[in-house]
Amino acid sequence: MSTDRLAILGGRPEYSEPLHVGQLYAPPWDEFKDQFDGIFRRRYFTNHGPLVSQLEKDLSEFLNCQAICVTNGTLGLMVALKSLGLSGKVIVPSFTFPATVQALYWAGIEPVFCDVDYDTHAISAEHISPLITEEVTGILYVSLWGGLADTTDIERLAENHSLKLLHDACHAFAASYAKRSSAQIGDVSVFSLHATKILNGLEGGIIATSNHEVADQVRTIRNFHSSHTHAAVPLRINAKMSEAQAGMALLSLTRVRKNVENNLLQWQTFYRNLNDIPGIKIYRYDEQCSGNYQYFNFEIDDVRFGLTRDMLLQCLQSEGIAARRYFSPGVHNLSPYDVLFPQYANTLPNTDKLCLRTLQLPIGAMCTIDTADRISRLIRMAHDDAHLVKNQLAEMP
Ligand code: T4K
Repeated sequence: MSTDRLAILGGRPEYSEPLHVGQLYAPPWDEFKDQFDGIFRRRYFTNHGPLVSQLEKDLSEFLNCQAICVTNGTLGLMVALKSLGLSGKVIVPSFTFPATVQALYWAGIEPVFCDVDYDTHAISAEHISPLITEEVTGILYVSLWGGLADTTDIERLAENHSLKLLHDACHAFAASYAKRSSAQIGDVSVFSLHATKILNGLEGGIIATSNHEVADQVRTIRNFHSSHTHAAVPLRINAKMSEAQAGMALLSLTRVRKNVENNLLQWQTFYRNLNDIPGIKIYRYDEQCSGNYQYFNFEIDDVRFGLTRDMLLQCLQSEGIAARRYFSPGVHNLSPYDVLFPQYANTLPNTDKLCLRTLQLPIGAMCTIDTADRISRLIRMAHDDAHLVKNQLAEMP
């Protein structure tokens, strides 16, 4: 039962077990057991087995392009970069999960950090244009928070400058913009099937493309030796998906639409409850976007809200709510990039501001509308009692 006092002010915590961000969908145990029974019976555990083949077939239909399964989203990005023949420098946002930039660096490519548009949280043609030089071979565009922004200007820009466009769609499975799927943006889109994502393969990734030549390269690069394809590739790696991952992802795929619906209900509840609180600005999906609503991202203006983002985070954590600061700090301020590329310090104002202000609340299979109501109530209480919370935090060691 909820108390009328915030835990940080001495009340009883709202949740006794931590409530996490992330979809964290678990299929019915019997269905998962059946998948494993099959794997054990066949004694075929990995190396493009029947479940991976089935998953690739189902995903190709779902995404309406060629879908190739890999071990995780990060390896998916690395393989995609190589299959597109990218080298030299690639333009990338700093406001992203470190994996986006790490994939570039592993592929021997120098990141050119680009600021994001303050409202869409994505890089825009306006921000990208001045960064295009002779050494730049591509753009690594990132879609955040389970949605998609309008990318037509960026696609035109890439085409005009003969740049490859790689889409980090790790958040964006089952999202579309103006009825165009997230798999159709750029030359290649990469999705993550991490347990926290809308499509759960425990770990996992999908490389999606409509280009047969690129698909052939991807299939060759992901397997360190023999492959059914014989594309000439610069190098190979082991990025295969296991049967266990595919078995889980197949079950999760049948539930994706339902999970999106549930997420939307939770997202709308948060929106209704929090939108009028002074100092809170909620990340809005574009009207033409149909998202998967797996992330509820909002911004705190400390002057109007009464507490900084980090103070509110402490309040929520003491209630057993494991809210997250996605993403803070920006990748350009993270090791080793801060030392390797010090020229970006203080040049990405929107990124720096978002990194200081944004917070992510739990949405997903572990949550309900009631969860969203309870968390919202605590956030409102934190705003109402901001001066008490501030004093309390000042006294804490
Ligand atoms: N590009 C972008 C834009 C990305 O956001 C990501 C990954 C990638 C590329 C790379 O994709 P992958 O290589 O991961 O496929 C989490 C996820 O691990 C990561 O996949 C995701 N983005 C990122 C946004 O979130 P962490 O470091 O925050 O994970 P962690 O372990 O702190 O988990 C998040 C919360 O979920 C915690 O509160 C614990 C809880 N949790 C987690 C797992 C795995 C559970 O309760 N159960 C679980 O099984 O990165």
